[in-house]
Amino acid sequence: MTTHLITFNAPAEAPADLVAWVEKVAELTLPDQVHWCDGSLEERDRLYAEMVASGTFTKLNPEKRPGCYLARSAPSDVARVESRTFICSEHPDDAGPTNNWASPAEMRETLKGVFAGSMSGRTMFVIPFSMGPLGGDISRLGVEITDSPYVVVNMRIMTRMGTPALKLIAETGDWVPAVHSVGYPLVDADGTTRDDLAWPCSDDKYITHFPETREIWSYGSGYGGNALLGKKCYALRIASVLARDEGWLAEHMLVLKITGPDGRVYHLTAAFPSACGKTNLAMLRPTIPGWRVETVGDDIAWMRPGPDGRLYAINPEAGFFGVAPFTSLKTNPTALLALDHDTIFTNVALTDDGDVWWEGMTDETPAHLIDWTGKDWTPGSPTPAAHPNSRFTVRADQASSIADDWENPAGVPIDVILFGGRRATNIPLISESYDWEHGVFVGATVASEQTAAAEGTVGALRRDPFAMLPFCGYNMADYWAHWLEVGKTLGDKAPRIFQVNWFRKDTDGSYLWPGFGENSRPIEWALRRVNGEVAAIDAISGRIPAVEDLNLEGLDLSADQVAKLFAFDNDAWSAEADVTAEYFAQFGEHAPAELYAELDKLHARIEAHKG
Ligand code: GTP
Ligand code: SPV
Ligand code: MN
Repeated sequence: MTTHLITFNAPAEAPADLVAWVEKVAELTLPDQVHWCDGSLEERDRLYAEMVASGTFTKLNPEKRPGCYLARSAPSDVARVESRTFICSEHPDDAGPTNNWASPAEMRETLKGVFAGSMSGRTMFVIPFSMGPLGGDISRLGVEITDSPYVVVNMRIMTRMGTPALKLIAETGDWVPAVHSVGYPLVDADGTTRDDLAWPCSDDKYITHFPETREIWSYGSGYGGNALLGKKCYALRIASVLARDEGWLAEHMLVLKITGPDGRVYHLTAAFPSACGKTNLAMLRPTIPGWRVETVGDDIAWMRPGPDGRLYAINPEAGFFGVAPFTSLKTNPTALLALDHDTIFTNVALTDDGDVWWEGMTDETPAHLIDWTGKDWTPGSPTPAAHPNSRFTVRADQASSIADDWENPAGVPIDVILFGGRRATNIPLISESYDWEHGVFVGATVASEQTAAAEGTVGALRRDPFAMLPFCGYNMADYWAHWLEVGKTLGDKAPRIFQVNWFRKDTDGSYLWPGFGENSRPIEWALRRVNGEVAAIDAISGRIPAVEDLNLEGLDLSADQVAKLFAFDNDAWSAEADVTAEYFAQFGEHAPAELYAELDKLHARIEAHKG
């Protein structure tokens, strides 16, 4: 260990406790050098150049995409690894049945083992960052140590990173430590060296969280939520614990601002599971006249009651780490145009003229591409050119839809909360919850067909309560109880809760609803409900629109299709309600009585519907 020359060129601003922690991690992981990130353009450009030289990055054609780079991951490291994600609370009950629990003491021993020497031959980067606007009351600070320059340049886009964050850390002393290693040391214990890879990672992966001591340790993956520790690990798993303790909410939600034809402004959040349409909805271009949507955030919302008693939300992130496939001028022109410059692409395809491509981007498929694995690809190839979970990393303010107050540290007041998922059957296009408790029940029972955003079987239906199944840092049922508590605090100032489903399918397997910009139509109905302008029909799932109250003008939708979008099958609902009782039962005493009461009411509505 002493043979390693570790230079601690810590900046003058770095507080002693931070320097001591960095030294400790360096003693364990044995990097060649330590670099404290200042967040400057010079630093970014140097890392870009180094990654081009090392083969991690391909520079895209500067005439087509200036400032843009492509990275290809290892084929084994393409998404979040939920089976390797752990909540290490003292008691298993505090992680709950939906999380992988590990004893903190045992996990610390395991981590000591895997992190020992894990950075040897590499540079260790120290990234001070802020989640939320710098210095904002709702914002929080953190420091990520990583041996991945790819992580550094992505964190630079996704968070407020560098010297200003470090100064706040020194001032406040309040920061969350997060350690990340790709787990591919270049020198082993007996001094044998090996060459680096374009995308180093380990087969052995640990994404671990210590909610009581508020620490994050992530080993073995360089991809997205596994490695950009400000995002899912901090802003959701650790922050959900902070939020429970402090009376606020950390949610897997987009935030948008919507202005009606009369100039009235509303704000809406929506929790949809991974790859179920948050980025798309956050950048919605309404197809109905007079409405305008602006983006506040596309993935995470931190919300708390404000001085006037309403619920206020901030976007803790500074960028979008969005799903590339099917982003097109038709589906999401705002996102596509934001990717014109200064964007990092991961696992998309490369065109012969140095541009990027993915399935669904254009009507015409290029005759030749280099696919995400680096191999030649033609339209006849059996596998997709871009990985289904390929992503772009781009600053939020590159989206033309960005709201002028998206960085307001006080947040924006929320009028409406949407819950949704991918459901081929059962769930109607939109329905309004009867009250807050019913809304929490709806959120708690959301099921969705799985996507490529995490390992697992794509298409398999699973419960994903509040779209937080992989992201809640404590017992899910306690989280539901916390939502019920927050509802009591908000009282009649609480946002109205709706459930939506853009993904219902016809008998031939095609989507019944055109989606994307047309989603403005059910949202318009929701806002008219908020204004008390329109009545609704009591139904099994909640209150649904009368067909004549839903603006369907100009849509090529038959009466039969509309009926199918709002059809209720008693048997299917009965079956789902029966499974819900079993689902709640796994949480034992933790499952709130209010949710069982809501389940009784659901059974009663199903019975009434039969009669
Ligand atoms: P994460 O970043 O993983 O949390 O995902 P997200 O919820 O932001 O998902 P995103 O908006 O990137 O959408 C993922 C996929 O859903 C893309 O392939 C979209 O084209 C598709 N999608 C989004 N909105 C709609 C819609 O209204 N209808 C249909 N049919 N597909 C949609
Ligand atoms: C998700 O999976 O919900 C994402 C992408 O937003 S990742 O950051 O990789 O978790
Ligand atoms: Mn997400």
